[in-house]
Amino acid sequence: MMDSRNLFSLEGKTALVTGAAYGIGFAIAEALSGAGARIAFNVRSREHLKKALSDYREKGIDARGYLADVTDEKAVGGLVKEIEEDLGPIDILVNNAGIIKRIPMHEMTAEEFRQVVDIDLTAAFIVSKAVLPGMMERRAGKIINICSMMSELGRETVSAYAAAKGGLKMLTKNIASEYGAYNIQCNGIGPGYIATPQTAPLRERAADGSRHPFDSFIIAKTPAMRWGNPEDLAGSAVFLASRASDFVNGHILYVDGGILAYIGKQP
Ligand code: NAP
Ligand code: GCO
Repeated sequence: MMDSRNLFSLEGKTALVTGAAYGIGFAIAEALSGAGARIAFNVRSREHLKKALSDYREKGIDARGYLADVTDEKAVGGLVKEIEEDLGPIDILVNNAGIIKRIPMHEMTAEEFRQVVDIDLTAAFIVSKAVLPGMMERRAGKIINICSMMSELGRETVSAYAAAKGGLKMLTKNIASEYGAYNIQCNGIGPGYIATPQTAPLRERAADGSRHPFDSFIIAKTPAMRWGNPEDLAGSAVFLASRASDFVNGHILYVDGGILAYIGKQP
């Protein structure tokens, strides 16, 4: 009889989670560590690095933190080299680092648009390209791109973000197509609306304590009738990082409480 429990083990594996100082990246790193993986993460700021290392230590996780901007190809090359010297080959890459700018498109500058696409899409190309040669040589690897509801849907003020996340969905499918023969699986996780610093402005309470209109909107749009928490993504991340998903490739796993399936509660 197959012992299915080991299918999800990441013992002996090294994972790089980009932008994992806090939020979704931190929760995914914690989940991968809980399945046995060695954790490396990168951020842009020394201050966030220091705080994150302390937060990981508090959780009993011996994570290695590095300063590197994911849009800087030279810095990313150095990051991968340093991680592989410190922890060994990178078996699992989670392209998590990302930003959003909520600006009406007709008011957004091309520079602002480019900044979002640079981090949310081009960086996934840059970091994936940096780890692929090693994965190809070892004929094994897992790349997980953090997509979004906006990989499928649009909404006011997020044109750059939706364009980037839509592109990230297709980059995921293309990496899956181009490198599947090397036993490299590339999949996406599409979180719904998750309570992190990135969405804090959408959940801010009014002076009278009433909910932000967008907060109420998301509650009505989600069958689970709640915002997601970063920990809600843990199981999907371990699944897509483990042997359990060796024949899953080019798939975007939406972890959204049912938003994409639901027309929304009648007001
Ligand atoms: P967050 O709280 O804003 O955290 C973003 C992380 O990315 C931070 O650690 C940030 O580090 C890092 N980062 C940003 N730009 C970077 C760069 N150029 N180089 C290196 N690190 C960089 O965001 P989050 O909500 O956790 O989201 C994480 C990912 O999930 C993003 O890709 C986001 O688009 C996606 N997502 C979020 C939601 C949601 O509802 N929250 C839903 C779907 C998808 P710094 O401290 O250096 O800025
Ligand atoms: C927004 C939100 C979303 C979430 C997420 C949803 O302004 O609509 O920030 O974009 O971050 O991407 O999946």
